[in-house]
Amino acid sequence: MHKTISVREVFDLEDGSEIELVGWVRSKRSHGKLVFIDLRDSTGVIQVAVKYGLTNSESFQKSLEAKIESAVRIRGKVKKDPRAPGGVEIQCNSLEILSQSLDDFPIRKGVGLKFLLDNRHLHLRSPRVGAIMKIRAELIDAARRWLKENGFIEINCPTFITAAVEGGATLFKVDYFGKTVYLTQSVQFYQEAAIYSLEKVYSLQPSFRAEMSRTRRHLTEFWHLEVEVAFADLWSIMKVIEELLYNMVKSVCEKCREELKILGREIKPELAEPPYPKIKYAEALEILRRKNIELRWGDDFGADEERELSLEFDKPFFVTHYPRESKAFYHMPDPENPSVCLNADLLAPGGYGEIVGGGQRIHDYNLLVERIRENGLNLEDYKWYLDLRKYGSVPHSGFGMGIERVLWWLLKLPHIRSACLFPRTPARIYP
Ligand code: NSS
Repeated sequence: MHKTISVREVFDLEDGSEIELVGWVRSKRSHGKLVFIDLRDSTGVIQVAVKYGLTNSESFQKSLEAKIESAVRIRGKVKKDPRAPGGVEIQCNSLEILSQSLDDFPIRKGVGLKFLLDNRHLHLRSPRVGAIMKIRAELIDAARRWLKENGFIEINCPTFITAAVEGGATLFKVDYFGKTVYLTQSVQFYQEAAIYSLEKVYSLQPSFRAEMSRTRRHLTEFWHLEVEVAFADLWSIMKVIEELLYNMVKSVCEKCREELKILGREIKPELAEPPYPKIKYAEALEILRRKNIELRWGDDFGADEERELSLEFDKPFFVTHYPRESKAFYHMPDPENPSVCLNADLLAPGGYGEIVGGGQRIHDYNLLVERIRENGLNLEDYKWYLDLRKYGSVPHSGFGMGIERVLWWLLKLPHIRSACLFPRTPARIYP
């Protein structure tokens, strides 16, 4: 079987063109001797008019029998008609049911959120979910294009790991032939090894976090775009983050107009145009204090604090120079004030919060040993990571961007779940 034309292409055909189209019955309305079918494929939805008399009687009968989400083949003529959605309909000459639905399709208007999530494998067929997935694909494509054009090499790192990157509390344990290993939280350490060969690298792969957080922005499995650069300090890595995100957003604006329309979302590239405001952790505390949120020096920002903070901005903004005790051991202490580190989180405006975390890494062997000890970690676990500081160690920086977090913000999705094909959260591992 070979599909020759898509729904999207039909809209561009001349009036009267004869076509054969395959797809699925999205919805149906019957008015006596006239049946309207909304035919869906991966590119859109088009109205098909099945008129008794114009269509052979067998096909007309089939149009009455075809259940929602049945696969059908339609032959007919393109007719420009301002009353049809999109100004075009197909006047059906013949209709064939390729695969009749065995039951009534369970996804209907008004079913609850839990039902939709339990039936995600079927809900994926909705044009809204399709639009989100296409925008997701474009975001990723744009990121890859920009990184490649700017000399970054894509690398693929392991998923099984033996020691924490982002703290032991969020590690998923796996039994590895009797030995306990973990699912990766971040491929940062492998990237740090790779820059001594490739200098500018990136990876796009899943990361796992055993966080019981039931917030609108936490997944237990998410797609992590991570970048690492040799000979780069905090300020140069912030530039990479700005340019990368801007190009991703610009590309979505240019290439996903239809999808944004389906989602009722209007966005412009200026939303993410650099430069982004940069504030230090101390200033962020001050802003929160003015909003009557008292945090002690060293407290990390939770979802609530980040929301409040990000309501003060209308563009992504960096929060830098966190207290060293609030961040992972590998962050470079600021030589001018070693109580803070040269890190940068990028927060999305409007209440969304962190979408990127990164900064400059410690490249000095002794300082790294000191920080591993300070954090009560086992030096033996980080032996190979320490080795990297023994041979030609150079200042280097990097970051991780959560793809679902970016989508959640950009599309103003109600929950980060909607950014995933099959979301994984503490409460959801099926389907
Ligand atoms: O923990 S991060 O802030 N940083 C790291 O993992 C670094 N080791 C990355 C690096 O420098 N190579 O996570 C980075 C981003 C964060 O800003 C979010 O966008 C996303 O990863 N992230 C998540 N997304 C969804 N759900 C959860 N639970 C989650 N955790 C982090």
